[in-house]
Amino acid sequence: MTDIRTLGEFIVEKQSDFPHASGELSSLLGSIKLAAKIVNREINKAGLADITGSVGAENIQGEEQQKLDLYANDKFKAALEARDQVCGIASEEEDLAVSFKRQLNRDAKYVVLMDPLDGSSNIDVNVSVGTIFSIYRRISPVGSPAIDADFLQPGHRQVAAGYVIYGSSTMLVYTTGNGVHGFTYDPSLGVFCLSHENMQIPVDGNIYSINEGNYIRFPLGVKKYIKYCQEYVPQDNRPYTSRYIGSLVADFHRNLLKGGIYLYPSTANYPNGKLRLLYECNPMALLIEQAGGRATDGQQRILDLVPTELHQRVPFFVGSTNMVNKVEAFLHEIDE
Ligand code: P6P
Repeated sequence: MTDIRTLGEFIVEKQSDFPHASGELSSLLGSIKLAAKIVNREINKAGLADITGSVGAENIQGEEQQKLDLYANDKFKAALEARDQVCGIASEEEDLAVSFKRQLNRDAKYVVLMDPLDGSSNIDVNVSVGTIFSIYRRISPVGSPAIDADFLQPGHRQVAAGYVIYGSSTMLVYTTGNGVHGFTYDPSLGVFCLSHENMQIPVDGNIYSINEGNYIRFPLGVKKYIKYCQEYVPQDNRPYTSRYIGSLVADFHRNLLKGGIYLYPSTANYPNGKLRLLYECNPMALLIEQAGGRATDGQQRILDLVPTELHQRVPFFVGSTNMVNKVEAFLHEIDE
């Protein structure tokens, strides 16, 4: 008998947390697990096969689509369509929301939003990348083809959210609103094993993650926060450390484990911030709040923002509560 608790067992075990659970969300999470294994396999041999680099096309963001971006998008979309719980998806790699046509899907209860491979420009240089997903119950009537409104729900209505980090090890981290749980993939067994139950981010930290190359056009409050981090030595006598990988999932995961803050404010190139509200900020915000941290756009709680567009961008500050409070104080000080 081993003490391994697999992701599949854990999902079913936690299903009892929802008295009316019919197992559909469990099955949906199972399809994400399957797609994650498939994408993980391809990423791990990216250097060996002709699947790295650009396809010579751009997505709606105007960003060069990497071959693995499209591969990951196709695999997650196929896995979600193959079962009967999802009526449609929205993706960074899809200009419009995709409503599934099979009858069983059209009557399905959930929609999924995703960034199938965030940070993919890092693959060619072997830096960790990730998949981010966000799950809602549909609000459109069953069978309705018009599901656009289903995707523009505020983040506090997510029923689940999570990410896969394809790093030195591959992990799947998710929440269904009952804590944040991390599972490490064991390729020899082909299963995700529970490795981090009830993840909690330290209330404070000394890691700040921001692309200081954009400094000149940061809001004044952000400039003041960076200067604060550079000059102030916290009581534990450990000075602040700048750690920025250029891959949201990797920076977020490290800060979740160690304490820290990730900041992507408005910049010259991205006046509304670079990160997308629906399939990057909202899922990460649900995770961080479930882990005891905070996520804001500098003015409002991310999960309270009412989306207006599928690919809208927002400024994003996420991490340890005390650190997010601090940068918010600098931002509001300037506003007064
Ligand atoms: P920059 C990747 O493109 C991404 O969306 C995040 O994963 C990452 O944190 C950020 O953009 C990096 O952006 O402008 O610093 O290169």
